[in-house]
Amino acid sequence: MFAGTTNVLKRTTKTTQMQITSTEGTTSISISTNISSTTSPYIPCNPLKFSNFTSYSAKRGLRAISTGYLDADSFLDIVVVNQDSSSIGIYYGSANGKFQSAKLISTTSFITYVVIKDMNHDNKSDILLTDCNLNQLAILINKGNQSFNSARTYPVGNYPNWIDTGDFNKNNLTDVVVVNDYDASVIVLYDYYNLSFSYSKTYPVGNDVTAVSVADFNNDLYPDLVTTDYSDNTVSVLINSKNGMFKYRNVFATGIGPWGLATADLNNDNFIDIVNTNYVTGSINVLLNDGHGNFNGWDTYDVSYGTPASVALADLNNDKFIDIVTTNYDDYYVYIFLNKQNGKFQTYQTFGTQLYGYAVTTGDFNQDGKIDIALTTTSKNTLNVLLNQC
Ligand SMILES: [Ca+2]
Ligand SMILES: [Ca+2]
Ligand SMILES: [Ca+2]
Ligand SMILES: [Ca+2]
Repeated sequence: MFAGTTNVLKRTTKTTQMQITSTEGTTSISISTNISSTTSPYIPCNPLKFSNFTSYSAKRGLRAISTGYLDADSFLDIVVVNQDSSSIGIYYGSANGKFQSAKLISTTSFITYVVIKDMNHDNKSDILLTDCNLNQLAILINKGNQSFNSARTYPVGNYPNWIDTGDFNKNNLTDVVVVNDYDASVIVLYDYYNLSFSYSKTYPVGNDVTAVSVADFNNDLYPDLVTTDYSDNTVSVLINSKNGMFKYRNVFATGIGPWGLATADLNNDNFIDIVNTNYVTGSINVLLNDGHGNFNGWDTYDVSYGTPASVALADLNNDKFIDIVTTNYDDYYVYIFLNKQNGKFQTYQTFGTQLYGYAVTTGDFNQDGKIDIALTTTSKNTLNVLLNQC
């Protein structure tokens, strides 16, 4: 069958020896591959280029960050939580990626998280906050003209510290999911009328649940959710039963101390994948969706033995593949992992910021078509903005 060892192609660059056993005995052949079939794709803007950071002052205990459109102009705005100062700071965007100094809104004493989202569908984005002292969710409805109604509050579980939103039961009203860190659960507040949230349901997840992200993992058009379970070294995936409820919890292993969490399709196979930071081992995990909403196995990328708290996903070099940005609480850099255009990632590139990077978000702040980075740093309590110059 095989006539000894032959080189099939002359333009061989790689030759693999193979033993073939057949009824005629053992023979060996060589398989040759042309180098063009194994060349890596061209990655644009590699290395990436960012401006030096611009710093905006915040108040003590700077924590979470969110970006969105809060006033009527077309510039992205940013909200940060000043936990120790019982306030949030709103930085209204202006031309060239600049922000006005913070407009403060007083809050209760221990706000842990912020999300910008239009909750009442009036085309004005509202502000959602969690308070881990009073164990409540607060919603500040946007009145327009850079003013907000006083907070409406809703009870949740013990130590709420992360929020996401989605229309879980598809009644065209936005529901809210909050993690209850001390209860190892999430609570879903279902909106049936006018933000009354009169019905809510608690679902068990892992111990010291830190973050939650809403995404449709099995492509049935019903939003599902995932949590990072800090003390269990797992993520919990809850698949929507197509009525807004969650029956089963699927648990998948991660590195040690999973904290920050984000979801997006990283290998462009139309299935949403998961990225988490491992605060203890100083790494990030990429969990690729197997096409059925399962995440067995993961890739690990080192963050220089640091302590990454937060992760954001965005295409930073405009090649249609989503890249990864993380903060590092231990040094003066943000870490960016460029997608190799297959859901695998390059070794990090770093860009300077101030010490103790905490929460990170992305958006095109200067409207040049390139996604920029904003993060909170807690050594001096500043908001840092890095503009993409690739
Ligand atoms: Ca689903
Ligand atoms: Ca995918
Ligand atoms: Ca990219
Ligand atoms: Ca930009």
